Amino acid sequence: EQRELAQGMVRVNHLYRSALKVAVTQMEILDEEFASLYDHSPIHHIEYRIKTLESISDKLRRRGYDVTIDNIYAYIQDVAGIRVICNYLDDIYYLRSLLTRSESFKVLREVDYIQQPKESGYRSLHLIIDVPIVISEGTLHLPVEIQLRTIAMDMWASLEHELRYKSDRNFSDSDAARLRLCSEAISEIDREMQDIYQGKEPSYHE
Ligand code: 0O2
Repeated sequence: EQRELAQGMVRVNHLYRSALKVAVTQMEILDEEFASLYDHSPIHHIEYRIKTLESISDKLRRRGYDVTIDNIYAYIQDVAGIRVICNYLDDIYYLRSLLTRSESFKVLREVDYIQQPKESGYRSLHLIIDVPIVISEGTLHLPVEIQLRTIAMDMWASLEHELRYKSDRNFSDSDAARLRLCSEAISEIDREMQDIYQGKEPSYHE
């Protein structure tokens, strides 16, 4: 059974890696096109990864499913994940609008943790898109998760993850509350930086 899983994973990795390549390339094309038209790159940089078997297995078990190749295809939508770090807030929604209008990449799911941040303070726009890949048997459709966020949101997310899970000291309720405040401050900074970029007057808060 373990051998069957290992063999199946070789194919899973290959197929999702292909979907990842297609999606990353498409995002780069949109970025380059926008840059040549408007002299501004919406994307600061892109990161991507294939989820490890260990992380996939944890997620399946957490949701009450057996760890099988069929269940990976059926229930895990973030085997292939892209993180698109944008310069400004509007860049995120610009890319979102292109993706939602695209005929090639259907948006299967959208969760807007910018409008509605998570309890932790986490902010990003999550999209699951359907990516067609052409292989020898024909066209296959696979889900790819795209996390769109600003540089500031990315800074918060990576330090929060580090503090919460990686540091040796224990993570207190007070730490969590302070991080939520940092997230709010960052959100204001994102709005202000965008206003500066767009030449808008400062908006004063009460
Ligand atoms: P990795 O290594 O990035 O794959 P799930 O919570 O995973 O069972 P779902 O719907 O996929 O189900 O969750 P969600 O919250 O929509 O998206 C999960 C991913 O968002 C996480 O990936 C993180 O990358 C990011 N994320 C969500 N909440 C937080 C948070 O509070 N802090 C930080 N730093 N990141 C967050 P994974 O699965 O953790 O791992």
